[in-house]
Amino acid sequence: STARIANPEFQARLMDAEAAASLIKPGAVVGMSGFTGAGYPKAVPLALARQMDEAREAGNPYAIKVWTGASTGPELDGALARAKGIDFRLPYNSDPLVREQINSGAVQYFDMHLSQVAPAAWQGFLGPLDVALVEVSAILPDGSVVPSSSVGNNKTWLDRADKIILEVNSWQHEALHGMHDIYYGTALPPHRKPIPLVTPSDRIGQATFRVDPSKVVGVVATDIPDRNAPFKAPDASALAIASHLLDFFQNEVRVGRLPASLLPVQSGVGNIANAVLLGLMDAPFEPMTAYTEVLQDGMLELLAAGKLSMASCTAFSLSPEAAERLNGEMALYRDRIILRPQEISNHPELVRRLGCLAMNGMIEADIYGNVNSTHMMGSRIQNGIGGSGDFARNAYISIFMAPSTAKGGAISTIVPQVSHVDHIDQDVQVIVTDQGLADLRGLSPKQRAEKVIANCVHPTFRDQLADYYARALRDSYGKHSPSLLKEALSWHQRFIETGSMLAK
Ligand code: 0RQ
Repeated sequence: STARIANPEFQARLMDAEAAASLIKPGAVVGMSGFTGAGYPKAVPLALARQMDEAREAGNPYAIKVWTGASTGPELDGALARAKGIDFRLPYNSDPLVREQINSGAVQYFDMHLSQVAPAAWQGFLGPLDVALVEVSAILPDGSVVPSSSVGNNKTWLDRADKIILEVNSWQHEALHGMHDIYYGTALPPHRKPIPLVTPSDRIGQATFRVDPSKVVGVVATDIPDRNAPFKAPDASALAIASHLLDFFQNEVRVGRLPASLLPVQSGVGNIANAVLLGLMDAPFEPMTAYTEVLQDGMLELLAAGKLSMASCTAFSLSPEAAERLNGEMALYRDRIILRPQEISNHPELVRRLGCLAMNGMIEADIYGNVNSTHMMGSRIQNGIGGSGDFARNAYISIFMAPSTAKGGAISTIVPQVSHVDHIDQDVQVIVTDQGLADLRGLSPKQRAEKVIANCVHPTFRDQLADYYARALRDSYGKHSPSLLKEALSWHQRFIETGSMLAK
């Protein structure tokens, strides 16, 4: 339907998805909307993938460079990857086929802190942006543009790109209008000013995007739903992690290091993070607030129950059922959710000032508390650092969590040395596995190692790790962070060679 396109100048650019896709030339740099399976363009990427397939079959293959907010959905990353149509991707991906193409070496991937993407684009470090392809939920009579179910980097793409293509998606709820807070006060140094946000519920910007109509080359009407992956029901391991973490928060409140309603929570992506949020349903902290990147199912439940008074984020990351629920009960949530550009939702200075409690998933941690969030066996990317670095370094308390084993018990997620470092030990204060929690604040490396080995390691690997550490203490070159360099990564090499980290 075209009822959402209420401005004549934009109406005049109405075209079908095929026509809009043909405006994207081989090799183009395209800034697309999309942040977790929310608010990404769908009709034009699908049409573009078809055109790429035809071109390839005719012997003229071509690809484009894709910038987004974060991960997207199968109609964008999946479809373009199937058409072998992406040769460069930033700043975050979780699509399985794109992941495979990155790990096989076919796609170049620039995995960035999500708060830094828009500033880097403005600084010019990323080069020119040819096209902005952005899903929106409406174009108002005065030509202002209502964002969709994610904001991401759209403000920046719309301002920076030479040409703009808009997908106006009538599946998105009309009541999204008014939920966004688009802050235009960002500038480059030396002209930067303090961002006037003091509590997560502050509104400091405007509800719509400014779009220069003279740059708009195409407007496409669509009603394709967002496609988010469903969450798994929390398993025993996730429940154990949630319970250790809730005990920790309760104790922090008891000893006076946290207020009774906690501090603004940030919760990362993945099933464990969602399980922790569900655990907060039965916890005594209220009313909580959230200053976070994505709003998952668990947060929606906390909002519905009144445990969470409001949530600030840049995107929804809801299962199909939760998305239905949100759309069905929008009036209930409308005033309690604010969607912001990701450079604001993840802003390091704001995270530090608000004192966020950062809870993020990890691939592995080492005995000293260095964390790997991104790489399997040091070289295969899983997703990307996402917002975890924006939050971890600046949080009031920075927490990382994972089941103590992966791949059916063949891998210990607590290792002598991480095979890739995303978060250095100084940025990691608490590590939680199903086995227990290690509070590493104020501890030296050796004190940290003892606590991590005692509290977090799965029993199958505990002796093996304790033995490594004892020999490192005895034989290491230095005794500050004892390490046996030849052996520190041998667990990973053993997994690659034998399929298990367990020594025979
Ligand atoms: O792979 O499905 O092929 O078996 O990694 O593992 O257990 O499903 O984990 O969904 O909680 O995600 C770190 C990836 C965890 C996520 C990560 C394998 C495991 C499985 C996934 P299979 P799970 P989760 C900011 C937050 C970075 C971005 C971020 C992530 C797959 O949390 O992407 O934090 N984080 N953004 O088998 C080898 C190990 C492994 C392993 C797990 N040690 N070695 N493989 N796997 N551990 C958002 C904000 O709001 C700011």
